[in-house]
Amino acid sequence: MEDAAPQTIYLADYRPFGWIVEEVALTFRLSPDATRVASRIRFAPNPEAPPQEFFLQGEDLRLVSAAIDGRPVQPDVTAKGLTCAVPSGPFLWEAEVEIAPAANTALEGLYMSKGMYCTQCEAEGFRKITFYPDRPDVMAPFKVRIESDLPVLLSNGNPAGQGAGWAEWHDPWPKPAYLFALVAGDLVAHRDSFTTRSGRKVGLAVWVRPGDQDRCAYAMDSLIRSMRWDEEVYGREYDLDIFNIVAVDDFNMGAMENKGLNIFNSKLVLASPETATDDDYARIEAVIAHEYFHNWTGNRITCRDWFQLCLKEGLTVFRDQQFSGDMRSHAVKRIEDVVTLRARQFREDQGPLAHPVRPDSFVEINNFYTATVYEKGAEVIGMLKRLVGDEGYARALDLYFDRHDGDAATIEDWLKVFEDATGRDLSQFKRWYSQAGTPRLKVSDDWKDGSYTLHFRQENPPTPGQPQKDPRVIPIAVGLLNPNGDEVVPTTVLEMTEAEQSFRFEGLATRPIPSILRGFSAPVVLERQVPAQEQAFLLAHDTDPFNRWEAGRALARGEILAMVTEGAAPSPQWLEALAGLALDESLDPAFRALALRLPGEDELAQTLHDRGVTPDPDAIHTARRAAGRALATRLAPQLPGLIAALTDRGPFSPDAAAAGRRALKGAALMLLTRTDGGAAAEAAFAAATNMTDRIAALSALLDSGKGQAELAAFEAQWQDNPLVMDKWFALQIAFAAPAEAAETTERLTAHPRFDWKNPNRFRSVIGALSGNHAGFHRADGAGYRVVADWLLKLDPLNPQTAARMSTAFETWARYDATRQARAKAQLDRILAAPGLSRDLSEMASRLRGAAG
Ligand code: B3K
Ligand code: ZN
Repeated sequence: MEDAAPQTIYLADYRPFGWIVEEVALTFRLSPDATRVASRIRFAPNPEAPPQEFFLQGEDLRLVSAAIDGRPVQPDVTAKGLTCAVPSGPFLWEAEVEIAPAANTALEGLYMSKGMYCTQCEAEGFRKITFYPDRPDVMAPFKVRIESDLPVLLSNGNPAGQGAGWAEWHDPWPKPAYLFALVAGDLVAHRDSFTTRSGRKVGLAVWVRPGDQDRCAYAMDSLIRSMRWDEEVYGREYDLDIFNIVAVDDFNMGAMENKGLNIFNSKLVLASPETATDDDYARIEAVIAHEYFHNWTGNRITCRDWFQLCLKEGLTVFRDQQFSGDMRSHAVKRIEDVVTLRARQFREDQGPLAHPVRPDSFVEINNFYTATVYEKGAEVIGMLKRLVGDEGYARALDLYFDRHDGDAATIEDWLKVFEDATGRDLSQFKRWYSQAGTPRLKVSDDWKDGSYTLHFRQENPPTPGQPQKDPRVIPIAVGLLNPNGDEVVPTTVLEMTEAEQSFRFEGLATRPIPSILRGFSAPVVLERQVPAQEQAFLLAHDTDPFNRWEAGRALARGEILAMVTEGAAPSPQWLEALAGLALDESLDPAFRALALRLPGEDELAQTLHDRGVTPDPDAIHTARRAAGRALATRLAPQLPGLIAALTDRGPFSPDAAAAGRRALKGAALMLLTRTDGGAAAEAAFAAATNMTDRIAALSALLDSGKGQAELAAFEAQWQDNPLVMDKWFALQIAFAAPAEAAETTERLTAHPRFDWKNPNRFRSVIGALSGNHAGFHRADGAGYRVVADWLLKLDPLNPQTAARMSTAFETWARYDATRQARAKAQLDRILAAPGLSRDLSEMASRLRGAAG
């Protein structure tokens, strides 16, 4: 367990490590309870560092021996690491430690998953493997020898020899310890190869447990497309002879970009039409690309310290979003990304956990792998690109790779390449990295003598620790439409730099209809009172697909909120506009499916809160369902025809066009099930030949309070496939009535297939309850209690996942006094638990801070 008073680390305290690591050689003798790790590390004094004590991080290690230049030494060992007197010049450090991977339930450092050894070192897991300067600015080439009877022994870099019971690996590229990886197990490979544009033939392998090898083809295909794309779009080639991906079942997050040896959560590798949905396929493609792209943005150029995390994560998310857009549809991808940004990052920015894209302090860095660092970090890069243009961006990136290859860099370095490549001053823009919170952009307009003016005012609300803020640079993409729907001013980027600013458009014949923040050109909340008629006009005519969708979303939000606050009925005009869109065959089915999706209950609650109304989760739930039923009734006559037209008869293909048709078909089936008694969905479930259609049918039935027989059939068919069973667990809780969600969760936690120590299982059950808005925020506090019970149970074993899941509580200050008191009581209960981890205690106290 952790120290009583965990320490806060500050960006301002950064200082370089006193030594350079010239080379690392590690030998692992693997054994579940007593693995021996021998290290030989060449240190030389770092001329750029201030004098300091020689300190190596190390946690949960049993030091067996240590020597300097061959002479035994007795370092001073604490729970955090060791100090030792060292020579003033270069020296060779040798140490041997013992660790117990089988007892490692935190899944950080070296651990075991289903008989296989694997590692997770980012951010600070390497210190659980051996004593080392475990910080990203210490980069070194590694040589690794693994001794074990297991048949497959892998580490970073290129293979350097193997024999019975051993293998050696050399990684020539200097890397920080967080990119170290080791895997040993009984694994089989799905192989392929890729020849880089300069002619290097790279052997590719996706390693899985025997029996899973038939579900690797899509991951491999995604990898090859990523490698080609990074050459074509960023000019970046791969730099080793081989690239390995390993799938593991017990993993705290999605995947990890270890040099030459990516380790993945198996749910982001394994896919077949029978077991994976279209969303799974899209996610696999995106994450395979993300981890591969890290080879340049993260590995070749890494972060000086963990405060710079967005340097690699924001950029790599931005790159994977570009890639998915190129592979699929830019419009659909942008809409999906903004939906996620609002649901996760805006929510974070508006609550007690708000922090800057580059935080300036932390207690536990694992708590800062957040939507703000990742998704807002990517938005900030999107804004930079919009401001400097595509060519400026390309020049800046070339300079970044030229100037910083091999460096551990900072956000200052990153912005400097943009300044040098484009001649722009980015000092004001830098506020996006230091100021937390989502700016609010208020808009008004006027029309006089043929001149049209847009007035903007930005407000930057206070966030924890940041009461005052300065105006930011906001790129606002605007287009103007004529009342007949023609675009009279094509997309123009207005650059707002002041707190209040106006932009005038001359020479227009009639007062235009503005389309503002096209493509969601900045991560802000646009506050403009737009009459429903104008939204409907934009929904029908906007030439910018994002704003077209946005207009529909705003209309839907307005309709449902009027139902909540005024008891209104859904307006026929809205239903007509949505029905028109759903049936418009000139539009991409994926776009139509997105347009049919009503805003979520959490988004509606946030909107009410923003308007100063305390959200009632039950009323929101009821109104949203009534809106869905009204839409179903309006479309009922057309739905069977629409579904039939969208049904593909050929073999399954995971491509975007086919997935888009299935998405619209699934949305249509959900609506139809609300009016046909379930007949169509029951037939669709029975006839489904792929998981997307099967899940769509089951969801439609559960949404209408049916589907018990189908649930049983699904369980009987898939009980031995944990990844598919995760869907089975999650769906029942997601669709449970609010009054039953907590009980359903508790019942499912007693199910024999609920292995709560596995992060995927835990998320599929406890995470699903947090996602059932009205169920989690139930007035009697049962939702809060069940989630808190499980966080407390998981924390001693796996603090990282427990802390991550505690974000369920981040919105509680929005609700009424009774709910607040109940949520607060659970947070207090968590904080009072003896031996609480540093991870969960930091999260719970930040969350608690909101409530007063
Ligand atoms: N870099 C890893 C995330 C590590 C999380 C550590 N708690 C995966 C990624 O972002 O690509
Ligand atoms: Zn990443």
